[in-house]
Amino acid sequence: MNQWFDLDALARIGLGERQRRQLLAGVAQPDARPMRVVEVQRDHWRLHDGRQTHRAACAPLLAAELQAQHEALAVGDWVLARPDGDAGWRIGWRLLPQGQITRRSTAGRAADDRPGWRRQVLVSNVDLALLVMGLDGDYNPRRLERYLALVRMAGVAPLLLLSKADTLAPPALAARLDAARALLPAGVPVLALDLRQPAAAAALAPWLAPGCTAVLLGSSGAGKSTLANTLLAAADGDPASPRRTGAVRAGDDRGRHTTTVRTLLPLPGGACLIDTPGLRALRLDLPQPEALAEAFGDVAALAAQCRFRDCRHGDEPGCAVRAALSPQRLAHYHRLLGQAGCDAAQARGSAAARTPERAQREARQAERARLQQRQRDSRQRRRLLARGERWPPAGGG
Ligand SMILES: Nc1nc2c(ncn2[C@@H]2O[C@H](COP(=O)(O)OP(=O)(O)O)[C@@H](O)[C@H]2O)c(=O)[nH]1
Ligand SMILES: [Mg+2]
Repeated sequence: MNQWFDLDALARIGLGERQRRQLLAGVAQPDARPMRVVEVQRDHWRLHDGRQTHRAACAPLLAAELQAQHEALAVGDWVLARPDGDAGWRIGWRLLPQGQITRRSTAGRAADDRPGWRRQVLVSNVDLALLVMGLDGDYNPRRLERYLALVRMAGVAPLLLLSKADTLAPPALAARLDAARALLPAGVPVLALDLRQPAAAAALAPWLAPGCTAVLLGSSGAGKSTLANTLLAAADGDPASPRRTGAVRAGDDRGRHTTTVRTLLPLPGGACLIDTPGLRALRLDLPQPEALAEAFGDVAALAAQCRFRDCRHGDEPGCAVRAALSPQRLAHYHRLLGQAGCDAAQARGSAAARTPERAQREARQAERARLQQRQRDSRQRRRLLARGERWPPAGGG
């Protein structure tokens, strides 16, 4: 048995059967320890081993590999890390992610920094997305459509959470719920809750089973961190360190930013929750236009009834889509389709731009990085053994 493995402890931070099999099959190095990325900072990562967190850096070889694939380490990723002296731990390998939510962005740690092509990995290995929208003026159907497309393209199940239900009278609340249900694809649950109350945790319990990883998505001020607090407090009744939430400014219903980074929180009930800062401008990453059909299932279904097979749902006569959809939803669909066309063209262009010379240069850089890493490892090992300490060292920061 590998002394670095504690599968039960890893299960508490969301290790699923698939990752378990990958780990048991693929880990050759005895000193490489499986951990989960729980926080991404500008210059380092925080990893959880099921018992405690550690500060870590990324090995240059892995960084180069990920960059070449337009990928990046994200909160929720499963990695293998080794002790790296005073620096903490060094991430050398990442397990293939599933349920990875990505967007296009000009901010944050982008997986690819070519102009106009910034794919940003938001979170990895997520099962459920809690789309939080405030009933205090934050609710916006077009934004909801983008969020739905975002998570359904990642193969992640959405749940719409209308927060601040306490701010509306029952008839107005019922009307909002009906409007939201009309927009949601079949099978997507919707709940309207006061996220500050313990009842919110009870209402969500059926979706937050042990082993599930859920991500909170929504604008700043929608109530994401409030819900995180409620869920943390619900099971043990005594949240050790309540997370801060920001008061909403009167007038514009917008919150102060108190969640600045994405953080994975193991919940006492056994699920994991990823709190995120609000996504200011959510631009989808649409390298495959077909992916959009997932989020606009009604368009795909109605298109079969259009008079023309190749109907673009513009001004063609006998268009069933135009007849059924609201002009706003149809316009939004066309806008996203246009973006998808651009993204797909760019994805093709960037694949072509990866010439053999460039690939060779990248491979040489990666090899150099690997050698440097090996030299650093062996210096560290000599230092520790000379001091009579054991290798690999126990624990971490
Ligand atoms: N009345 C009411 N206030 C809420 C609710 N959820 C969140 N808030 C308040 O909204 C503000 C912003 O919440 P916060 O959790 O920081 O939003 P975040 O930016 O999405 O993390 C705080 O003052 C919360 O107390 C709710 O369900 N009802
Ligand atoms: Mg927050």
